[in-house]
Amino acid sequence: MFKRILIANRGEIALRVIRACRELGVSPVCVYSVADRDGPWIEQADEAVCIGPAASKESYLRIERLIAAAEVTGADAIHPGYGFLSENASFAGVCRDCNITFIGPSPEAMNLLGDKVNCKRLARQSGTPVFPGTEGGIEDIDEAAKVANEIGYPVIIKASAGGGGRGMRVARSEAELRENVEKARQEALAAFGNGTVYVEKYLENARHFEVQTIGDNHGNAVHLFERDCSSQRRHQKLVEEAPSPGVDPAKRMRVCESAAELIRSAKYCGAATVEFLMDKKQDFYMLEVNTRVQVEHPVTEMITGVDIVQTQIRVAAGEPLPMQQQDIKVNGHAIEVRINAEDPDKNFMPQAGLIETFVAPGGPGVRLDSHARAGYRIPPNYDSMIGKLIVHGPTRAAAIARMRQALNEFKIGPLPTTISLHKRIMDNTEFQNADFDIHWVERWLKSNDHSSAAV
Ligand code: MV4
Repeated sequence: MFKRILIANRGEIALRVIRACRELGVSPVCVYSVADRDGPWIEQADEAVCIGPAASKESYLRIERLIAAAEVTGADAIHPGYGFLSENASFAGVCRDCNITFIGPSPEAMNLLGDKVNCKRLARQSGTPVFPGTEGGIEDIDEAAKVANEIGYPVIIKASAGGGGRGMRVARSEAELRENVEKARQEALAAFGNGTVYVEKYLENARHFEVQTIGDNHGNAVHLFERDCSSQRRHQKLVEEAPSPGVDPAKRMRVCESAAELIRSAKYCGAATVEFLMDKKQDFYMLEVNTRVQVEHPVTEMITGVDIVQTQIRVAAGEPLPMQQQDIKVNGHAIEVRINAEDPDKNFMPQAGLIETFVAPGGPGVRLDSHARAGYRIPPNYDSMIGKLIVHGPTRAAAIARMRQALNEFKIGPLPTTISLHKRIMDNTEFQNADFDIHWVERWLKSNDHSSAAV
């Protein structure tokens, strides 16, 4: 096991990694920017190093400063958390060159799965279902038009190096396709330094289904079942839950096993999420693979009892996976809501400033992953998530009831947060009936706007 882990992140995920370190008897070290000098998570570390000014580009994204901080504090591993450098293959490579273990996949595995054209090719080979479309990147527009005519419109043009919704364009006719491929290529080149784009069938009213997997350095990989993350706005998830409601058990097993097989075939070590869209017939199509721990990992921890962050650290240290597939069972239902310092009534405008009131919810099956407290000043420089509230119950209905009460107990002020929005979502009949898709939150927010405008 490692002696010391440097955490190349901030906020709730830094605290989450510190907790895992303590349980493993590993010494956690934090880095922080000037804006995070008073970050409450830093108190929990054994040492902390300031790595630069507030701007991420001058602190949390500076590879040489992170490596220097690891060297001066004697850290033998780096946990990147999510965001920042967590999916940066050059960072993983520099760590390796400096004899510091990057807690995550090798740069080779990251590049293989991070490039969506490569990832789709590997998925086809390992039996993971993908959308029909061009085999690889588009070489020739006439070839792409031929493929689109075969699969039928609408189609979607995606950047191979993109992700999380960046660099996508829908085309509903051949004219739109011809017009958009060149635009998409130029955008992708400017944004990612890679102009490779591909075309696949566009699915209109899908649900978002993602399989948690984890692999070790001994050729093993397991899945920890899936999460539904359909409730999102502008590609920012609001609510996540596990298991995905109403999915046929046999279909679930098949898609989860195919995700584990994909990770195994990539010789992948670490946690990975295989994203899918699910149509009304419960057919699945892979979208992309995330090669980091995700914000919403706690819902999977709650239903499986597996500590994902601890397992990431164990496999990075060379231990074999501590469990086999048949040991992993689903227990009950878990829901997570993201508590953002944003005003849902003002177009989700971020709210920086002092938290004066912070009363945390509690009781059976309630978990709060947050770095915030009364007296904490939210800096304006980073994302606005100040915590995640996760509940676990025997059934989905029990989990919703638990979440409703936990949200009532939770008091944060004077800043507006997404707590009020989440109360309304928990009370929504469509949400309660799991009658949703990836567009329903945005549709519902829009329809609420109209009714308030009419009053
Ligand atoms: C799609 C799609 C429909 N059809 N691909 C958005 C994020 C990126 N991971 C892929 N995305 C989508 N890809 C096909 N072939 C619709 C989306 C999409 C979406 C996916 C998951 C969660 C929310 C979404 C919101 C809008 C669009």
